[in-house]
Amino acid sequence: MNESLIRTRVADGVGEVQLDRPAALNALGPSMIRDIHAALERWRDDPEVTAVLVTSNSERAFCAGGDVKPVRDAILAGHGADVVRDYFAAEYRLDELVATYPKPYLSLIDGVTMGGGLGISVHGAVRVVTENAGFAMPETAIGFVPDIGSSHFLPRLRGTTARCDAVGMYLAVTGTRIGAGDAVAVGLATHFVPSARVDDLADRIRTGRWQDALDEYVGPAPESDLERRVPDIEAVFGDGTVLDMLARLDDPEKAGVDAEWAAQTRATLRAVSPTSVWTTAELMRRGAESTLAECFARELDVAVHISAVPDFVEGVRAVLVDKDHAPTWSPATIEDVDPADVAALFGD
Ligand code: QUE
Repeated sequence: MNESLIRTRVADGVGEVQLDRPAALNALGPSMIRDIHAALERWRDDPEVTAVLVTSNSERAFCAGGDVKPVRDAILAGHGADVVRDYFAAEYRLDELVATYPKPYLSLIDGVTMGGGLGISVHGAVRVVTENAGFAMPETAIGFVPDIGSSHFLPRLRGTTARCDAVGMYLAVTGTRIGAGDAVAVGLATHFVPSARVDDLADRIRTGRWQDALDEYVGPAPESDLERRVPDIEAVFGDGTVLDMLARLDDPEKAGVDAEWAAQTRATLRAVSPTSVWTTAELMRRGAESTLAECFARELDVAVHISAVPDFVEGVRAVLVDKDHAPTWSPATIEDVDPADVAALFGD
């Protein structure tokens, strides 16, 4: 038996991919990545298809990310870096196809989306969110790094150029989840539609007149808590090393930021993988000066290298296998990370 975990159809010029793995919050396994890629390739040169729509068959999630549990199993079973590289390479190839897709590519995001879920949505032209949407790049919590092209789009958030955007750096190193209003405010999402109307919007898009459908259904986005926090985020994550960022969080008065937010943010940074925090900050900094293709290539090398560091097996265990959320990191603190080890993950 080989039941597909996505459903595809074409009607009135719209090719639709529906993610259909609700039991795993639509986490992207290798077969899903392969099947979505094949559908997009087919539709790219098909004159019958004028736009692509991606939807979810899960009540809770758009897509929880790349399915990293089998990647951990492969590492534990002693399969070499080849298996790991093949998995991530296929995922990033799909994301790159989305980013370069020659036809309008629309995602309807009515639930949580993390990691790989952003990879198959944020690179497309239209990202519609409802109040149920949540966005996060939570990889530092599992001893990994924000990938799927995020080292290109996070440094450029809010139109920032030339250096890594402070909000992008904050989201990358802390893994903080943001809401629909926040996603629109920083540009991860393009349109807001109330959840009660999203099924009707999907039906209208399926008639092929997607621009008219958006014009009719889009409403004002909710207020953004993140936007109110931008001055604090700029003050802490705008420049410097991760040690500088921690020092500012340790002395909020001196940094001129809200003490409660600083304490919370500090606790988060102290809880995630120290190696991941250093590696993520460096990945974002380099990404700010790189093309998307360069970012994917660098992310692939770093993903292969960092998944071989014990923090990855331990982090996936703590968050996704045993779910005790009590990982034991090695090295245990941000201060104990050797910069030479971080450089080695980049192949320097
Ligand atoms: C960080 C991650 C992932 C995560 C949680 C993190 C991730 C991922 C999942 C996930 C969630 C539910 C599932 C599943 C996987 O959670 O990449 O199979 O049912 O796929 O903190 O990077």
